[in-house]
Amino acid sequence: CEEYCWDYGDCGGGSYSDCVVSPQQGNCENGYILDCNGECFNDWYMQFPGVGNGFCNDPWLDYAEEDIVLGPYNMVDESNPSLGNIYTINSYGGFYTDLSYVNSETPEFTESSTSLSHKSGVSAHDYQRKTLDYFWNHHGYSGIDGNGKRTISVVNYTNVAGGLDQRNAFYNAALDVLTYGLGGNGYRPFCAAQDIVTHEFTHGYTAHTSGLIYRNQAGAMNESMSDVFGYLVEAEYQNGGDWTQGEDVHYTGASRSFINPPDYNQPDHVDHPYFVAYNPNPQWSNDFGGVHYNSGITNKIMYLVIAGDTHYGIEVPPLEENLNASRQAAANIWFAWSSFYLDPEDDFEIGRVKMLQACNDLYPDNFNYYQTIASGWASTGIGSEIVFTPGDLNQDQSINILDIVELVNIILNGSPDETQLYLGDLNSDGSINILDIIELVNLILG
Ligand SMILES: [Ca+2]
Ligand SMILES: [Ca+2]
Ligand SMILES: [Ca+2]
Ligand SMILES: [Ca+2]
Ligand SMILES: [Zn+2]
Repeated sequence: CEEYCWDYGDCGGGSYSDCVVSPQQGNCENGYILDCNGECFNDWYMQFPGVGNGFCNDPWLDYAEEDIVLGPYNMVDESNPSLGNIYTINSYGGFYTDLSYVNSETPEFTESSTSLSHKSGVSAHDYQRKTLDYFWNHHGYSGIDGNGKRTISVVNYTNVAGGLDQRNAFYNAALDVLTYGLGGNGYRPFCAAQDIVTHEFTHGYTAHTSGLIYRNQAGAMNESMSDVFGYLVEAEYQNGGDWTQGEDVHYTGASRSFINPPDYNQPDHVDHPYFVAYNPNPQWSNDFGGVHYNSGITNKIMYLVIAGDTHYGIEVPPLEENLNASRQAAANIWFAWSSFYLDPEDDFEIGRVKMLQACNDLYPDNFNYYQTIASGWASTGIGSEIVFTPGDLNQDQSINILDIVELVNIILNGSPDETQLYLGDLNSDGSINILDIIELVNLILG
């Protein structure tokens, strides 16, 4: 790790001011370089300000733990070290300058002076605590990195030259730090919403799991992942939640809608006028290829599979009739999809295939789930619906001689799986054999 100016935290978390940028490709494929853990890392992150995985790029934010000022009582949560401690830090009056722990003269954080950030600190802290608890209780995922790493939340940064607009929030992957602006001009402080706090944390979760890069459709799925878990955690702790993102910090309206993405200039179909085409030169000025626009596609899919609806003429039945059960099934599928299937440069087409795979692996006997997921994607113009018809062994939507070949192969191979049994046990006697071939021939002959 000493070869790197800053490491991601996985290597002990140090910084080395005198080192020189020297990323190596090693055995990684083109476009990837070795990080401080010896893993292949997409070189896109070298271009993104402040984002790196142990490389010598500028960490962008001037943040040094030893400079953070202490008070009599600091907002530090060590109640569950296995999920990582939570450190909540005040940035009022600047952008990563004069940092102090949110602190108090007494064990209570009830001062109303904005400069002390008690209210914002309590919000950021409480929503972060709940986010960590949700990820652990429902998915067995601990801390921001899956290994119980600490969370740092910086609240109430304000506008300064060279900083970010204070009406925003962001995740910094170089430092694994969540940061929230003070708001103003129609906005409350950006930490004042469960769905926003979880959104930023989920960018960390994504960076540590799939590593979806922040550009074009991969970036749109990254953005959507954050909105989806924002919805799920808000639903967990706020009585089922709602179908908008960021509404609590807007005096009116919200940032995005799951039910109707076009309400906030997002497409709900790949042919919708708001859909952003692939951009070979993704950068800040074009929203990295429309990551905050095209996220409406997968946000809409999440809504459809949980709540069910007909979208552009395609019926998407909910995963479960009971909303809570439906939400939990979707949460399991999305978590598995992101944690174990998606890769950094995947696009929507690949994302669809991988979500179907995740669904099939998690729920191998559940044709309804599989069809719902396929229909959800199809309704936004990605892939087609999948219909399981007994006799259509090769699932090409017609029944003919090719299906007899497939059935013979299944008989020769023995041990058919659940799907093959459903499609091939035509006389419903619980096994596949010569009798089913006779049934299939009759089916073809009509
Ligand atoms: Ca809400
Ligand atoms: Ca919400
Ligand atoms: Ca067929
Ligand atoms: Ca049979
Ligand atoms: Zn985001």
